[in-house]
Amino acid sequence: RPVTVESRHHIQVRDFVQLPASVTPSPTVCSTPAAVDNVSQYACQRRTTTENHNKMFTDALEVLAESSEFNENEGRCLAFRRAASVLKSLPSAVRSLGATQGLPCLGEHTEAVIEEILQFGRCFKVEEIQCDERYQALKLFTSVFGVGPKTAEKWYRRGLRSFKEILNEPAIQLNKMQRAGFLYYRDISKTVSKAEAQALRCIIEETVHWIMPDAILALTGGFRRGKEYGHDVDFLVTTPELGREEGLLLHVIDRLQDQGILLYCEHQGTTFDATKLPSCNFEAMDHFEKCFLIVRLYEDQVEGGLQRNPGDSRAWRAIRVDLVVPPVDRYATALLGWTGSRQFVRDLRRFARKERRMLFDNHALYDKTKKMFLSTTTEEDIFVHLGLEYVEPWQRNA
Ligand code: DCT
Ligand code: MG
Repeated sequence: RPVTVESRHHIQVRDFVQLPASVTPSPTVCSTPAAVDNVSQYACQRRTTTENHNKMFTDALEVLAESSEFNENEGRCLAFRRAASVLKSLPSAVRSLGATQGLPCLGEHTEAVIEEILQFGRCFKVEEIQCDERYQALKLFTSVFGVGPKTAEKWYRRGLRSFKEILNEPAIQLNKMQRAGFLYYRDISKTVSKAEAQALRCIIEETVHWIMPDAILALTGGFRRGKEYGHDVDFLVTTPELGREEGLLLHVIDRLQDQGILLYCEHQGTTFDATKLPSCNFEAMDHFEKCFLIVRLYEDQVEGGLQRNPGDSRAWRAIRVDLVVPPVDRYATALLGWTGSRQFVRDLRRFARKERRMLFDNHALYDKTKKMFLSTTTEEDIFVHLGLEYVEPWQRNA
């Protein structure tokens, strides 16, 4: 029986078969996808909600990415993260290798992982990594607030394998952040729920507005993208008039301190220099004034109560909070940058650079052809300047 247009479309929608135009279609596969658009290689041209239909694959790819990161293989790490990001954007689960044809960013390693998972329900390379002593140690160490891959590697090379060994090693000098990381490890290694983030928003909002009633506060990071859980709560704070933000953050910190809820605070003054071009290095921290906090959140402040560890009878838990203070004329770029996801923003920058000859970072959008900064008052302005369709925050979970 001949394949009808309808049934062919049905195959396409289900399997995401997208052949490049040069490939001659076989009788059962249609080459002109109607229901599913071509998937872009740039995350900023895809819409990615929190609903991930391909978690089985993306979890495996994340382990491979992380392991590559520990081995300082940046290229491989990025390749796995890009592949995972493409799979996250698909509207349903990949059920056959054929369904990945024509998708961008899927290299042969990724294809092999997908094939193995489709066939065996697991990936042996991933399991091997997860059993690896070095991977386990580095994963454990980097789960501590203030410990990056470099420090973790240093500790591993010393022969250290557990928290106990690190804390008992007299030669190791923990910095203030790492000490807080260990002190509050049980709390801050646990996820933060949406209700807990909301409670923190109320606390920060009240504090900020007590100091400056017309200050602008925005919840950013994963919670702005609609995530149910996060590892911290991120906020942007600014003022309607340029310059009035100076001194505000220190005041907020003092006030939190007075309330007795500040468990840890690292404040970084601004190093912002308006004459500097946007940076090409995504991983570089932006120059805005900010603070990394650990805040005490009480049971009765959270709708539905706190998430608790078993056997924990305290009436509070510790939560990681980031407050970032861009001057108001940088608010839109800062908001876009701090809303993330990392992969989404990384690709916005790559798209700007490669497709538009523009430089974009948390501070500014610069047109290299026109040799000028483009004015950006809202996130929408940035998408317009880049010639991109607007992507809502909840669609940026790339
Ligand atoms: N970001 C940034 N510069 C940094 C750190 C982060 O621009 N130096 C951006 C990237 C994503 C966003 O801020 C929030 O960062 P995270 O809190 O690390 O990520 P998240 O998406 O909020 O994820 P999580 O739910 O784990 O907090
Ligand atoms: Mg966050």
